[in-house]
Amino acid sequence: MAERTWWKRGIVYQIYPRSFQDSNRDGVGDLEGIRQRLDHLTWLGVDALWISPIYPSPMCDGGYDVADYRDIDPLFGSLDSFDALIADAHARDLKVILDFVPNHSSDRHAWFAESRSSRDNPKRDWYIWRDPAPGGGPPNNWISNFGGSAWQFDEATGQYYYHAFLKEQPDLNWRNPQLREAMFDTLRFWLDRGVDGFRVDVIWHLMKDPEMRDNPPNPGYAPGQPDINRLLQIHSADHPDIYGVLAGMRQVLDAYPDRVLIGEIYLPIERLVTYYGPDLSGAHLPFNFQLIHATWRARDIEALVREYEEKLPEGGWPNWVLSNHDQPRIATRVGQAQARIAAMMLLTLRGTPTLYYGDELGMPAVHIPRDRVQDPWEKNEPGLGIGRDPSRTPMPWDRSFNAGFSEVEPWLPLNQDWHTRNVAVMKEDPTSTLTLTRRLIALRNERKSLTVGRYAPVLVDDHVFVYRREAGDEQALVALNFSGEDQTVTLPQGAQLGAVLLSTLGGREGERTGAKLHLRGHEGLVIEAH
Ligand code: TEU
Repeated sequence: MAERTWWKRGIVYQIYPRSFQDSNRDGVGDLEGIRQRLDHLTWLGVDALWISPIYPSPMCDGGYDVADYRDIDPLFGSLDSFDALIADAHARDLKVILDFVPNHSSDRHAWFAESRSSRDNPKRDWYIWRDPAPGGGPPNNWISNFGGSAWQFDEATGQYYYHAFLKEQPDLNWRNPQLREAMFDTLRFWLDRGVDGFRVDVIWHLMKDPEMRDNPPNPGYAPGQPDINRLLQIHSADHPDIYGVLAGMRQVLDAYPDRVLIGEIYLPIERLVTYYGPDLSGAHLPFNFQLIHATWRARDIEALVREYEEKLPEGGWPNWVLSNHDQPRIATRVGQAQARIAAMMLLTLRGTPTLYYGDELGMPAVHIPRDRVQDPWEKNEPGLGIGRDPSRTPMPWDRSFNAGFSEVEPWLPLNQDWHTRNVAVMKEDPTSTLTLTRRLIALRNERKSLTVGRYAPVLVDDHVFVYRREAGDEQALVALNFSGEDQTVTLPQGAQLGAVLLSTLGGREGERTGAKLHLRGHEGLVIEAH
């Protein structure tokens, strides 16, 4: 039965709430808007929605600067609209996953106001305060992810506080037991409201070197890279004490049936897999971002799938992600044709897929005029092309005013091609990426091999990657052509092939295939096998 747990079988759909649907004419998406669009998610066939932060926030970092962990920002709605969303989602058998941001709060959080008020305030130790270095200046060389020193001097008490991101995002001190308990209680607050799980923001940052030693220089740093790359982030994150914290979070969730703990982790595979925790006491799904940073070539992709599969701990369930609100859109990274290959792979590899809103349309990165930039990282380090706004633009729903997203000017511009690249138009087009994505999801949901089946690599060459998924007698073969040219591969003996179930280019469904498999340029196939 464990195989059937929803978060193993299902598909997670990420919603950036500012950009899904505006319901109150302020140009920004909201919870009521998401509720009104749940039909899209059931039509598509996904199982869970993960919503980026919706808590009260001064919005210095799109809501990843939380001023109150137990309420909803009026921009997005209220606890009532949240309850209504959960009820409607559950009525449709959709799970709801919240973004939990425990590494740092907003500097406007009441806890921080107390903490900074005096050195002996009871909440002083809830944040990370240090004296200036002996000669003056910041306590160590750590750099903020958004550029510049990670230390901010606070005149009132003559100490520095640590912030891994903006100075408006002071890091919380997870070594303090009261802080931990307060955060665990926050998890219970939402679990009691019916939330089905959490995506935990920068979970690998929570525990830092207690001695706060300097980070060493990064020999691979080249000018033009973001500031954060200047040092190797060895001491400022990924400290082994994290496993105790993960186990603590899991204990909180495990007191409720069927909840999921997802962790955001940007680390190499061998470090990433440790976040399953000893004896799987950690995250259920440490987010696997390998495909985001991959070189888009058959051999490279096959190698990283193999490495990941090999390094997974016994019983650890895999997962795959193609894009998110911090990364360039997949369609822009690999092109429209290959984005269809990517979708086929995401939805047929072994592991829980997370689909980023808009990727089902092949949404491209959207050019943001300079006067409309919102991302603080882009503002801090302009000109490097690191701004994340291009991936956060409004969902285009139809051909009506502002693509049906809002009756007023949206907070970020729409994709230029929204007249044709929108849900309503693409739904009617049997060749669209939306139609393909929906078919892939339906195929996956119908077939045990594609959801919980074993993964076995079959073949790789310079252009083509073929793998098999198998659950008992039921098998599927997936063949992906990473090149724009036709390719023919000879499959190894033993593959008993049946009919083509789906082609990314269409037109071949039902065709019988043999040991010599022909793929058109940019074509991916799912083939029935026995
Ligand atoms: O992201 C963490 C994170 O590491 C990224 O910001 C990263 O630095 C960047 O995208 C390069 O890959 C999380 C959230 O997803 C992000 O939106 C927040 O800004 C950040 O944490 C701070 O909460």
